[in-house]
Amino acid sequence: MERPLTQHIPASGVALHLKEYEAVGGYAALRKVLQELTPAEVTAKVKDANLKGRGGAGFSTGMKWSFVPANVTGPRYLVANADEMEPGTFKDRWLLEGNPHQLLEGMIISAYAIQATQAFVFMRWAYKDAARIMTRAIADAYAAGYLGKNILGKNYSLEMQLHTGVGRYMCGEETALLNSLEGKRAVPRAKPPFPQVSGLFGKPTIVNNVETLSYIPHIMNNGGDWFKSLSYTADGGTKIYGVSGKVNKPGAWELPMGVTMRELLEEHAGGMKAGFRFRGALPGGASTDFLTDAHLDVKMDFAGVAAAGSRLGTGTMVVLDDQTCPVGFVHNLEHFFAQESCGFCTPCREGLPWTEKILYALEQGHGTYADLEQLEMHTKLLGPGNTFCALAPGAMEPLQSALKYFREDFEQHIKEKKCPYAHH
Ligand code: L3W
Repeated sequence: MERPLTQHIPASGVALHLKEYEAVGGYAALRKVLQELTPAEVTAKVKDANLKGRGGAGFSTGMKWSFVPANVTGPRYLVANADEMEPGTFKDRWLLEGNPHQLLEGMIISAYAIQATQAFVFMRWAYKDAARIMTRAIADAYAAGYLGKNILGKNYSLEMQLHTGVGRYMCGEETALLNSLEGKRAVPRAKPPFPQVSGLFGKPTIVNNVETLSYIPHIMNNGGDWFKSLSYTADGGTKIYGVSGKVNKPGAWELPMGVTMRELLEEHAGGMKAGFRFRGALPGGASTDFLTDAHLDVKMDFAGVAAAGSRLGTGTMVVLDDQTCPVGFVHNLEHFFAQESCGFCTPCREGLPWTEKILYALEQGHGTYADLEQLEMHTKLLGPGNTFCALAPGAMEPLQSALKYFREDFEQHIKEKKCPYAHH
């Protein structure tokens, strides 16, 4: 099985430095692109590969790049979104710490495609090792002539900067990220205009996830058909999937796009730990709807998970077992989302702490049936179309699906006036 993204990452968790990266073919794609391809040809290749964004939304990468207007003068920007903070998600960290030059090469090629003059890696504050590794990688890439003026002697120049955030989930939303980069408060902007047209400092800007950008050198080397052939389904390529929870081998693996939940759980994560039964899972980080054991044969690509009533999201599955209280589980998530709301729009700022409070009361055995109606109402009030960005609607996904699939657990807390799970 081909694992283009991760096959050269040392198992020990040591980063692949420049010489080692070059020894396994690193920067050959950049050389080829600058010698042989026009920016439009690079974008066409990425479209051809059917690469879809790996940050959670799955938007077509080639299409996104093609929205950058051709006739605008002045700077353009490329940003790698390395603000990985979705609960249960730890895939970009693997790439950042293990193979920083793969990301840089992908970024330089992508920047060339949109003719950007400046690129940024916007990195989560807590990723201290990744920041140290990336700082060295950027310096090494400059020294080797892969960054800076006239890259590899060609008529293309690019500056690269690492920017570490201050630890807010909100900065993962692309327009809040851009505000943060500009030194402003990290609140989202209205879309449209999309950043491709008016982004950083009002200039055309592409924001792509770390995993997305890391595929670019491989697509340039091997072509779109090769990339598509790696997938089990129509969505191209491989994907870094992950599993956390009470499984034998929690972790992350690069696998063909479209692997089933069952294969992920049983083959890669080694099945449930002895004494625990699978009750459900959030397929792609905390802001996705639960799927249950009835969905184990769902193919984990964008269309497959959507058809089952959830979203692929980041592809890193969080497992709920039979000994963990679903009410407590969801309360914990809503605590996170309430804390991370930027406070800009009222439904999110007011609704998330209220949701959290109701869930806490329920979990403690102080809840009523009217509280369940309140929660149902909040899933609508904070849902799509009523808020400024995807944070609150995302936060409502695990809640609405928990109310659907684990309703008897909620009711049991009300009837028994206590949490029925043993540890309370
Ligand atoms: C031009 C249009 N461009 C969309 C572009 C847009 C952006 C990308 C995705 O949230 C999801 C969210 C979280 N013309 C366009 C267009 N674009 N329509 O496509 O945009 P969008 O609006 O679909 O999503 P988003 O607001 O970027 C991303 C979910 O991801 N999520 C969160 C993950 C968090 C992490 C992390 O911490 N690292 O990954 C997980 O599921 O809920 O739904 O570039 O400009 N008409």
